[in-house]
Amino acid sequence: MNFQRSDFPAGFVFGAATAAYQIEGHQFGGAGPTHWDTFAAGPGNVVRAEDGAIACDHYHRFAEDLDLMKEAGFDAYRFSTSWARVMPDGRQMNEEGLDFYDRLVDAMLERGLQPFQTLYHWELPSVLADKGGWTNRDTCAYFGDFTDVITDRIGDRVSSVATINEPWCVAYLSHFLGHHAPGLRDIRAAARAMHHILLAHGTALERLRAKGISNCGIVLNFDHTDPKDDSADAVQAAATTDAIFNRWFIEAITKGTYPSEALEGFAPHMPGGWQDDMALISQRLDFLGVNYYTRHLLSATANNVWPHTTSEEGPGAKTQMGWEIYPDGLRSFLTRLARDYVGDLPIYVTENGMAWNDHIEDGAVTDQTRIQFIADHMAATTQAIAEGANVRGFFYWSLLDNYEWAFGYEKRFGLIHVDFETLKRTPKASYHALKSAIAR
Ligand code: IFM
Repeated sequence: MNFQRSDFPAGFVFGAATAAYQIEGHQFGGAGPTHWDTFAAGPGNVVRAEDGAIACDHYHRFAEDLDLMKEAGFDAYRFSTSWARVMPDGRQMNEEGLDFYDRLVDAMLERGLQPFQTLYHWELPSVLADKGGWTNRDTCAYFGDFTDVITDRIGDRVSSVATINEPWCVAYLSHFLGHHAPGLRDIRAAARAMHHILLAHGTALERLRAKGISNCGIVLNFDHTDPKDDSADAVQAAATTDAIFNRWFIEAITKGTYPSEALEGFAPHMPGGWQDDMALISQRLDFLGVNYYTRHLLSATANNVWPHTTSEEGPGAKTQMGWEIYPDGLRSFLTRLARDYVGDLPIYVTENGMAWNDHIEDGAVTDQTRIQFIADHMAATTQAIAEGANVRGFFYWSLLDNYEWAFGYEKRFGLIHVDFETLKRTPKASYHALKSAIAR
């Protein structure tokens, strides 16, 4: 890889990221059923109806996985704590689950890895999903209680806490586009989820601060949107998509408002009195987490369903997901976020990575495309730093090949190959290249 640690400011954090449901194995340790188990069991929702029951069996193999993190020379490990493992019905504590995260955090510290925790990475307990999930305001207060419980157990040892991972996916992708659990295509449910997930963030932030936890933030995902052509309609379509995807969450958090282009569709469906929640939602952050993968080209559509847009991939090379590789989008978001929203606040790239159809040949995985992908996105990050963004770290997604939600186990994002029959781990060429780069 054509970059090295010394290209970055002193103290820059290099890490890799995972999420509980995608790697742990939810059939172990008394974890409760989640809305992803239900979604996966429905017809046509997930490739081969695969779920996270075993996943990478990280629950039993975490020591081996953290050894590989340490061996690579990473500074930090971004992980999530499953609500359904800690509170199987969303309300009652499961000691076994709390013990697991206790051991996991200690194992990170023993290896010199800073624990970067995410509280919610999508495994909503089924009992709460049955009560309306994120369309129900009560879920936000329950999430606050989960925050208290897990923080009382591991909050003394984590380096950073993010409340929610990718609220756009939790709300819009899952309740309006129907691609993720609970699989709804319902604008009223989506509007409520778009607001309640932020209310859950604000509630959790308040609970964390009450316990004296520092370094609290949120992880938002951003998708670069360009108009497909110069027409006024395409420009308008890109602006509307940008408002829904890229501006809704950050504007609520930093300015206490929602963009008018997005409210145009959602306003009639918002929960009553939502304006009164904006002060809680817009509490100060200690950091912003940025997840970035790709860009899309937007045009207007004659379709009479709001937001009247069509989205397609750009012309560049694609990953196994079919996503265009577009590193400049990362540079552009990091500088835009610093300029328009967060100023000097520390920003972490909390996820960036690519899926590829990796195979083991002669005991090795030669993933040259991923090596180039990482180098290009690292270069985009250094450029953004040069342009003034206060970027403090970069986490590759993901440490391991894992459960890629609606795509099951088919899409491989890992630096480490996982054989899902034997669960054997094989570090890929990208793992070795990244190890050398951050050692330099
Ligand atoms: O696997 C996901 C992760 O859970 C959230 N961010 C995007 C990744 C790749 O799709």
